[in-house]
Amino acid sequence: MGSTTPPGRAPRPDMAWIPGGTFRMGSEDWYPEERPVHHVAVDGFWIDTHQVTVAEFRRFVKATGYVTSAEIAPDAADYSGADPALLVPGSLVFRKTSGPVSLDDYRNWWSWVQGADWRQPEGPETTTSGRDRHPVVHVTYRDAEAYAAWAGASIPTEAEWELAARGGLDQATYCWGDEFAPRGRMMANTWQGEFPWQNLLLDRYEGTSPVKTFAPNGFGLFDMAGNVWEWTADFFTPQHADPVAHPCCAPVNPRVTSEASSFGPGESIPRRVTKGGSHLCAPNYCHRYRPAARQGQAVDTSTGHIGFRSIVRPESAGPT
Ligand SMILES: [Cu+2]
Repeated sequence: MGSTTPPGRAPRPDMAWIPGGTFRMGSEDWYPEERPVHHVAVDGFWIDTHQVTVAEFRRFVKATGYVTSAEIAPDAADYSGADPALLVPGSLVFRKTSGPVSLDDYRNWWSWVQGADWRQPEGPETTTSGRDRHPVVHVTYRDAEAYAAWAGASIPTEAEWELAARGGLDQATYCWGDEFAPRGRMMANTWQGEFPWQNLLLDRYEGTSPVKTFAPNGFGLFDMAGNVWEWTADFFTPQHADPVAHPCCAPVNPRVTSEASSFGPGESIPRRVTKGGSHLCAPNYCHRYRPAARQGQAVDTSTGHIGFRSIVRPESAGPT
């Protein structure tokens, strides 16, 4: 380990040093996939203090000519039996419903919209105007990785991400403590009210918000809960690995590199872990604006509420 002090200056502006150490990952108190709580050791690293913004992503695309997954028609060979009408460039867009709907079927509020992508977040004719400082959305894992590679960075592992999100607090429910809204103060861009039809806007934002709108956590990181979900490099597992008998033997820089455990029921696309929850997470549906929360996301899927941030590991550190 030995990485409590930063090895020099940050590689880029807007990056914070996360001291390495052993911490308790996961939670016993919420959803089954967050269990069991187990000790994990992680080396120190630099992390973006905010989610990658539309303006930053635009700079990347201008410099490289990169084309995101949402802008490319899916290959019929990869999706046998798929409706040809869906094999067009597009992405999933959230649409608020006019009243309560069954929460069992996400198609009640997610629509596949042809032409929706990072530049046209709600579909053709929509733009990112006024959203330069908002997190970029409609990016797949491949897109996040391509951006990170261009920036000389990496996508964090789930353990790295969760250590950073906890902000130095041990097993706190939220990135800032155990109370959702201390003294009535909103700490993150989530959904207040009855999802997916009634948004009370106590946090002032219906959709994404500019990065750095809400208070940072103990490591100076913004939006580690809410605003948009963030991709991590690990493949999804339905549970964490079992804890070891003693913290001294905790796994060091763990990562999940096998996709075998990651498939959803009846699904053929591997899933990676996304973290942090989004502006669409509401207590009546999805209480995942917490550092321990995790969700498997198909690697080929982009939506209007998933983005990412990147990290830089000092030389000779990081997962092996
Ligand atoms: Cu959620």
